Amino acid sequence: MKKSKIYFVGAFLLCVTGAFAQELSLQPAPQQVVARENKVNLPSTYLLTGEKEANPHAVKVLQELLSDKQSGKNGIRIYIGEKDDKSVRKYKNLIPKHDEGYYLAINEKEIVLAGNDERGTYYALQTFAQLLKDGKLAEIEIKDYPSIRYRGVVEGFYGTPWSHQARLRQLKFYGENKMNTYIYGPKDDPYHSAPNWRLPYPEKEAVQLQELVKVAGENEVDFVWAIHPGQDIKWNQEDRDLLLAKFEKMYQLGVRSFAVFFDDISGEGTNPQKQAELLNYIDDNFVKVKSDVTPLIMCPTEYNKSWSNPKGNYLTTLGEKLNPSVQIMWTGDRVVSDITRDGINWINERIKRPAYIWWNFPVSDYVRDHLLLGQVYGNDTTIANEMAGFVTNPMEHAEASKIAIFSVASYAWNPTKYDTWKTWKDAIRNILPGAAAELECFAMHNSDLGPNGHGYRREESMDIQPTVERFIKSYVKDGSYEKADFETLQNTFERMEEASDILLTNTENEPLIKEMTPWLYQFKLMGELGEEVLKLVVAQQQDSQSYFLRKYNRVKSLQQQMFHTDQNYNQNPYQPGVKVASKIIKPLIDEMFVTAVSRYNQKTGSQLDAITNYMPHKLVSNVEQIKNLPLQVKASRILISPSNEVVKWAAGNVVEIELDNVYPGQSIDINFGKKEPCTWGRFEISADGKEWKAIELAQKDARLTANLQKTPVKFIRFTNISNEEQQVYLRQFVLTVEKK
Ligand code: LOG
Repeated sequence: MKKSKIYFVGAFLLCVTGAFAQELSLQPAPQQVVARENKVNLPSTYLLTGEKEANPHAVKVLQELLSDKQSGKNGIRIYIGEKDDKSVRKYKNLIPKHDEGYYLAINEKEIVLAGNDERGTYYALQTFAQLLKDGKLAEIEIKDYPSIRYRGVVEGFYGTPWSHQARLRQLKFYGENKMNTYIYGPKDDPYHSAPNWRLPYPEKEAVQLQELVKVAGENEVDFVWAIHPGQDIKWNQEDRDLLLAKFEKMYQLGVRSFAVFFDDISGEGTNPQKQAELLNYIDDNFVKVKSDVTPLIMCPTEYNKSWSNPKGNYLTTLGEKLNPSVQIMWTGDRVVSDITRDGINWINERIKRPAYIWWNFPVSDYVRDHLLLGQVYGNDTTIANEMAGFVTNPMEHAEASKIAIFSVASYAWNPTKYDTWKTWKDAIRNILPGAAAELECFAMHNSDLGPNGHGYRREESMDIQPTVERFIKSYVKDGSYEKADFETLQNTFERMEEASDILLTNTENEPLIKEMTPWLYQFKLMGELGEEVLKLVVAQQQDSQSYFLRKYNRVKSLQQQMFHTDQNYNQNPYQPGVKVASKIIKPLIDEMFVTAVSRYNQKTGSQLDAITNYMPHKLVSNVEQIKNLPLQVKASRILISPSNEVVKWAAGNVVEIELDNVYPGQSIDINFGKKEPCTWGRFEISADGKEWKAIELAQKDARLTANLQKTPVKFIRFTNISNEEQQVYLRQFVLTVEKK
């Protein structure tokens, strides 16, 4: 008998030594691994059995893996196939009886790659590929299957849709990481949403979609095409037919999985009864008629708890009326939130089926000046049975999103064995093996979103948080600090600069570097700024005036360069600019700078300014979807960061901006996304907050504007003066003043 050990992956973290290090790198973690201490040297010949019947996509992966070996009678036996194939029949009882499950065994005599179904075999091959990476194999037996049935990505963000090339790379990545779903629903594809959802794709796009469907199939990914018709749909036979005709067109392009999204709409389209009727109609007349179309997916209008009307019956109507096979998506307690047991129980009760989770991370369409490269955490790891699926909504930066996507793949396959930090590190190594340490440094300090309307925040700069806290506390108090802490900060800043340079010239994954470039420029400057501010701290303490002034001028110059990057790169109209390390490092540097300069001023009687950058103006509102939105200042323009969702503006509610001073007003430019005459609102300005002057706005389509003709303004406000709630969007809200 050979000595054998059973590892349930969570436990083997404790007892891993060299020989078993390779199991550790398996991602996602398999459900059950039995590894023996023996090594198997893969001979140069093999004898393959079952390749004629087995899933051809799996066979192809195997042939690629064995391309440097010969087929021959005396070689190691390799058995490949699905549970009823002759080749693997004798292992049938060892294959987990789960969808997409597989059994994989490696010993000196043979290799078994046996799926419970075709996808199972394909996943056995993906695991085998990971085991082979080191060239040496351990004797091993794996029984594996996914805990969550549908796992993948919903391209469902606002902003520039992913390019065709980016999507092709994504599909391959999903296959390798055992994700089986890609839902196509970019908000800014006009043929997905209103008004062009009724029209077929132009030739070029149609050909590309056809290729995506094909490549998805090769990677064992369901390509789900979603339609977003709710903003202008009429509940009549004509629109019904048009929708089915569009689905039929997509079917002809190869699509076999479909979704209908009703998120972020207002008006007639939100009626749950009508939505359910339409969906059942599609289900009965299309999905069920075609034998090869997978269950329909829908995204409701009330897609999170905070937006569900407690007195209404929207969700329960869907729960009761929708055919039981229709999947219902859900983002959690809020638009952007992590999934909890209570939260999922709450929704499942109402919709009478397990929710299909649409997780709004790392999507950054409401914080477009940030990159979200941090760890994936926060979702309950014991509720796999309560969900039908788990898909992540990513950033418009496809490659950079892979850090989170890889992690979600691992979580959704086997949540109870999911290890946040290990997976994050593995993800980075997978995406950029040649500069993993540098990408880790960059990602470590680019995880948080900054203040935002959804109130969703992430940990950042976890590695130095205790140091930063200790350093700042003692430095601000009396100028003292521990040498070791000072050195840690110095090393961090130095690493930031190195990492930026090394990543900027990396050629291993050019699309990734291109996406990150503006942030890499900014990150390098931030590292330099940190180093210089530390020198400023020292100079101030050494009473070395000329050195202090030199460093002060350099700091000012770096701040200016960072401002320049922020004003010139990533100039989208929503959250333009480039923010890095904004949660821990930027405030640390600012505080050191302000403290050092004010101490210098005090000692020398100088009046050097210690301005970093701050927001002088205030937003005050009782409109739920607006009150937490950040303000932005761009030269003489003050704007409310636009939001994507429907704003529910109750009667009497107000949005007000208070400026730091009185300025000559230039203009106001508002867009609520509605073409109907805006008779419900009143716009007013004031110089003192007491006397208000109503200003008439001119309307052209959805744009409301007025020339303020240099009227002194410190306050502006917009009030819903009608008797009822207004449902609008906040596409734009910009006040322009004359700066003194
Ligand atoms: C949209 C989505 C957007 C996300 C984050 C859903 C179901 N819909 O507020 O397209 O990317 O939030 O901004 C949404 O989440 N609206």
